[in-house]
Amino acid sequence: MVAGSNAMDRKLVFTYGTLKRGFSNHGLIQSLICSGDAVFVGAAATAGRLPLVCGPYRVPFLLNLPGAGNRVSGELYAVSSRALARLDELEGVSRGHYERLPISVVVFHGKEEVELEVEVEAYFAHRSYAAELWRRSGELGFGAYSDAEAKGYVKRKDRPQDITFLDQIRVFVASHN
Ligand code: PCA
Repeated sequence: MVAGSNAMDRKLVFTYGTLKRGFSNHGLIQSLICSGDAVFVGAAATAGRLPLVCGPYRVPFLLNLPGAGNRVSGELYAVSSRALARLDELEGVSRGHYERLPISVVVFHGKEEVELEVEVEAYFAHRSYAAELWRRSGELGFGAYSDAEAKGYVKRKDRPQDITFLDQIRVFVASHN
């Protein structure tokens, strides 16, 4: 077995945005699946309500403001520590874009679709701007990042390169709806 891909160091990650099947960053998950560093566990939903909103360029953000918003649906993956490092890099964890935090989700298991509640992790909007982003969104969240919400999404390489992502978020929260 390859170092870093043994079952012992797998972490469960709930994805709700561009990492899901059919969305712009799913290619990374696919390559991790190909290298044995990620496995699709199943469809999942947050156990409780959490706000899911879009920021600049229709980038999705789950906000760590429990009780507001809706239950959010997504996909659960088991990933190796190597895969987690790749995901942290994509989500700009060290740059304060997203933060990876614990979350309770339910997965649908077996033919009867029994709901099992599990403690996993997800990438949340960093706390430095989450409350402002919620206000900017009119305190209205989605139940899922679907094609309708993703419409107008701009890939990172196609965004202005002379301004940081955090500054793009600051401009967005300060702008009028
Ligand atoms: N990627 C991560 C967090 C938000 C995003 O677009 C995800 O899909 O869960």
